[in-house]
Amino acid sequence: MRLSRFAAAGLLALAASSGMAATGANVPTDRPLPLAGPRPDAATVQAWQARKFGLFIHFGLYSQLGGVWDGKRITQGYSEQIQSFAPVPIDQYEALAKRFDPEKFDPDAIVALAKAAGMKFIVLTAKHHDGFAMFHTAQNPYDIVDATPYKRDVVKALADACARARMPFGVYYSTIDWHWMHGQYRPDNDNPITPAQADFNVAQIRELMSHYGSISEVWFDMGMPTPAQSERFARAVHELQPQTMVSGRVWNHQGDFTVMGDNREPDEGMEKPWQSPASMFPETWGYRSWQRRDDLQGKVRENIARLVRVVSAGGNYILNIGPEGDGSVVPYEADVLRGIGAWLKPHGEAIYGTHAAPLGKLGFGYATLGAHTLYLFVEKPPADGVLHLPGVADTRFGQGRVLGDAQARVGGVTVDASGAHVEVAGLDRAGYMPVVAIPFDGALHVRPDAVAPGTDGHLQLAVAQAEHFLNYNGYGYEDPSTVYKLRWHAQAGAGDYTLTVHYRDAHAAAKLDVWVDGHPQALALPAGDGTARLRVSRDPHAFPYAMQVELTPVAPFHKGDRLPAIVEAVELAPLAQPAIPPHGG
Ligand code: H79
Repeated sequence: MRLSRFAAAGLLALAASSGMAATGANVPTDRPLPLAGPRPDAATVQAWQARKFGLFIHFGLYSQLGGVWDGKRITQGYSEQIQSFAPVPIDQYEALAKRFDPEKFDPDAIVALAKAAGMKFIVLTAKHHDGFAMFHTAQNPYDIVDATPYKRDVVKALADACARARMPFGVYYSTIDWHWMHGQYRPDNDNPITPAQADFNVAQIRELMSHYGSISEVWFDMGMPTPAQSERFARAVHELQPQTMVSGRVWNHQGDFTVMGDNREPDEGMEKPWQSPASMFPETWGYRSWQRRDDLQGKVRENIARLVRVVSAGGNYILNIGPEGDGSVVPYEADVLRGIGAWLKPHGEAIYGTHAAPLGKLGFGYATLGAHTLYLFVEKPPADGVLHLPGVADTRFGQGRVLGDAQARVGGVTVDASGAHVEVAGLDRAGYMPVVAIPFDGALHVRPDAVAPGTDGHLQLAVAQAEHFLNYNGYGYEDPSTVYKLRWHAQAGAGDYTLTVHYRDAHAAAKLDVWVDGHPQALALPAGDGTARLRVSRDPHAFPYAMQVELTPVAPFHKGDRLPAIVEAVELAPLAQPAIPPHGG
């Protein structure tokens, strides 16, 4: 079992300040340096993170086919990729533009639906892999204004509707293009981007950043650009709108936020802004006419649970709809959104603007942290009527309440050596995913789940017990995540220790920073497999409950840098305390 995901909340500031960069930059150095160049500032990133829940819209020429080609249901691949999976001959796919007339696309109604769902931002597919622009591009005539009877720019229409409603608006942009690249299909969409293609993309990105008002995020997707191309795509955005958040799927660690795989959630703590993209059904994002859509209530609950899991881990959840070819929203999908919105109405204060709570896995569900309020999402009401919060210590709680349920009784919160315990009654009749809100004074203190010493007094910190911090969004969709930081907590008393790192596969001149209670020391790792050691000191002022041990690349390090060896374990051996000289000796 992994250890609790976070250090005590009340101590985070302390821990960070002891790791400040010597340059005076106000950035802790046990995490990657911010990306260079014009980039969204801290306030923009925070506002983006606070939104928590948004609407993704997959809409394009493919929406007309609804997952059917030549009278056959295309079961392979997502329906927005039917051109590649059917496959549809290129001239016949192009001809779809001639009858694309989405008269029922109603931007104001879509914005109103997003609001009813409790969504705080909208992202529309401006160009998917098929290369068809849903905006008026000057780069070629393959766009909704020049090639269809509809002749109107839907990106513009939705951008304007969002601006009227003060709804942040972003665009999805695929860096691959089956039209322009003459149908070079690769089922994994890991196409290299040719220099001419990169120029074309940059020209279209400049159009999107110039004519559609303020763009909250550009959701780059797929392809396998070179690091220089990823950097160039991100720069094309920021040169025109420095506050636009670029998705991690611009690849090569050039994004302003990390994107999980399609319908995926992280299983570890995350330090960077991140988002989980989700579709109503895992099989498709674009409209699929033959999709079985049943159990509406189950789908609403599934999405509330996904939203809560993502937000409780500190992320943003973006949920997709796939309108039909005529622009209408699928009624089932609208109902799901409204169902989530009905739940969010009384529970929104537990979602928007909150942070991950510094707690480990909870038996009853999930938690978020608001300003001096802890929110507990009760997925499984406990049989004994008590919500257990392992590790919570030295915190003064006030009177709790159940959001949206004035009748429910929240009893006292007791705090003992094992944690805090909240008595609640009547949660089983409180509807789906009730939320208990408990105010507290000052900071929430949490005793981390810490490794105990063996009988010899040594501490063995196995890699399986560490919290892993991962780099995502490397060279492409299939690039495995890598580890940039390992963190443990250890039941280590005051004094000095010999710390030994056991590792494999260190590259030549490999070096680590070993952080003990927020104090870094560099440690060279001889190449290959081996051990390396140094002397460390416990600092109970910085970390009163347990020693915190972290391994990172040598600071300052960059986004995407990884640990320079496979770490297997860390061992801490207490050093004998120097004998106290006799008084006056
Ligand atoms: O726009 C949506 C997808 O079309 C796009 N990203 C989301 C937001 C996307 N394009 N490619 N990929 C995602 C990755 C490819 C994933 C695959 Fe598969 C999943 C390859 C194999 C399994 C989909 C299903 C394609 C083939 C089967």
